[in-house]
Amino acid sequence: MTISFTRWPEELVSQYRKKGYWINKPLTDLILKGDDDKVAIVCTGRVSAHSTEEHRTFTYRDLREQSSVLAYFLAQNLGVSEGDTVLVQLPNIAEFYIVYFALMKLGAVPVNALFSHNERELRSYSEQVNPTVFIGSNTHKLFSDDAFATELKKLSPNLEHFLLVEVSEWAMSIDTVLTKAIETKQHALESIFAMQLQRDEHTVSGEVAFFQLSGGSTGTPKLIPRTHNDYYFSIRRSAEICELTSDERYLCALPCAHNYPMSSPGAFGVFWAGGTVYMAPSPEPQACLDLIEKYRITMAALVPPAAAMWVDALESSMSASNSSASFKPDGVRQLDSLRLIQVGGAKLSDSLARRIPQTLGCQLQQVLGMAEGLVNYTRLDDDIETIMTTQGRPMCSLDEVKVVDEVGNEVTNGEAGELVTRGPYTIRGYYNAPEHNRQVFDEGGFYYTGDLVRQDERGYLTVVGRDKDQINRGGEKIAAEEVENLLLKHELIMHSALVSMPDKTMGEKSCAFIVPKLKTHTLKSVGLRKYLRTHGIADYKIPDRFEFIDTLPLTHVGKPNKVMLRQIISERLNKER
Ligand code: OOB
Repeated sequence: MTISFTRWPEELVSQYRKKGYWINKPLTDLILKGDDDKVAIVCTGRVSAHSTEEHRTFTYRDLREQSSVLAYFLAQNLGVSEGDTVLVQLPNIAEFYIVYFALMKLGAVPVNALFSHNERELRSYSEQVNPTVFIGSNTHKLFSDDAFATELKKLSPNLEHFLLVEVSEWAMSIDTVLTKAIETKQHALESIFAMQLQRDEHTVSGEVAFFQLSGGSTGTPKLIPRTHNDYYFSIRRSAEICELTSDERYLCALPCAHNYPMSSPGAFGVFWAGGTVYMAPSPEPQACLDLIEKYRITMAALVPPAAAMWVDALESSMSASNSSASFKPDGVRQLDSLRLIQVGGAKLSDSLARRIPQTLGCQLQQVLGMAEGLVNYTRLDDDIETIMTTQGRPMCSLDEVKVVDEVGNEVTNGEAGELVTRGPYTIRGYYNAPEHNRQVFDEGGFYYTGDLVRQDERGYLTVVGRDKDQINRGGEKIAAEEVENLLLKHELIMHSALVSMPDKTMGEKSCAFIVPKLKTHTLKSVGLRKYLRTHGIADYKIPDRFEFIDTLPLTHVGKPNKVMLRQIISERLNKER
């Protein structure tokens, strides 16, 4: 059983294979290289509130064995088999990777929800893929009791099993499963080995390995089918560009399920190179800077607001120790192990970019990527101006990139236009979304990213804006339509429009313009936030600000004029300042 998806045309498939981009190996291959006793993962977050262990260490042997054992358990006890879909929602803990590789070994296809996702997102993923198993954590508020699990089961006809990474009355714990299964390991490993042999790597690697999540601009979050071949290529090429070796000590402080810390080059690139991934629960600066010192971290991936927090924290601690009469050199952090900080996910300002190498004493790399595929990097040997002012260039020569105007004609170098692309690791269509696919893919298979960019004569891209109905809240993407649709269900709301507003820390925050049904309304921000929460959307999607107005300004085709709304809110913010 395989998942249906829009395939690349045959002639391109053979080109990608000939060029050695697609090597017909499944993603399970990623964890084969690391030495048995080498540490693959150090997990610095707690599994549960009750756990006393703070830092847990997993060698490559552990990662290989535990994923095999879990695969065995999933197949034998829960009946998971090739082509089954599994909904996974785990925080930044090592089990995220153990589960991922267990599922890859079985040919089961995960959707990795973000830990910040809530009822609404999980319901939508479940409806779209009809999973047989849910793997989560009861440190998530939704799974502290079984109410939501029961609801999700009712909603998804195939969903029979819940597996939580902590003991609870109604669910099996992965820890327990692994302990039990490790006792019978020999048997388990042999069975898994046999299972893998039955699968033809060449065929499997051209199929869907897992679903990535799209930032989205529509009412329902879209799923992105990534194949073994295309994803593996993007990981290997990213690892090469970032010059990863088995000495790499990579800090994963962004949500581990996101495409960027997973594959650009992320944890998977580090596994491929045989290095070590250190997982932090969040990018909170004090804890992360402590980890960098303690473990002599060499590389970390950040979004701009996190980079700003790190730089601010360091600058204020430096000025405190400099101005103090009793200056203590050991009061300053030892961050000399750090060689590379990546910043991506949202636009990095020139001014912040320049403070990063100064303060952290390491190199900066800008990353402009997307879960749909295309990733651009500044290169390690680029000149300073390129690194500070561009978001890099595509990672390989077969990435086709065009910058086009409103009618689809290519603009000249240096002019702004929409970034459109196709290539060996960019999808040809979202999962099961023919209508939306017709809007964002053209007949030649080019994906219209909705990003407004300029490209220079060397191929470097600079992001100058966005032509998609999305808010980028410091790297977290919010589809305006999704929030607007929920607001419209409110009995006192006539119209709603969600737009971005400038924010010093996050780059952008969200503002909802509301037209109430009655002139004498009693709507308040607090009430609307509560209303949205009861509808179970992720917290980061709840508007930062509400503005009540009598009518929405419209464009000449009768849609809410969001350019004007963004202007209105910017002016109000300026006045308030
Ligand atoms: C990454 O992936 P997504 O899927 O969450 O978001 C993609 C979108 C891009 O289309 C663009 O609008 C924005 O995020 N974006 C940037 C950016 N990097 C991403 N906008 C401005 N400057 C940048 N450097 O965000 C992602 C995936 C892989 C690697 C890095 C980021």
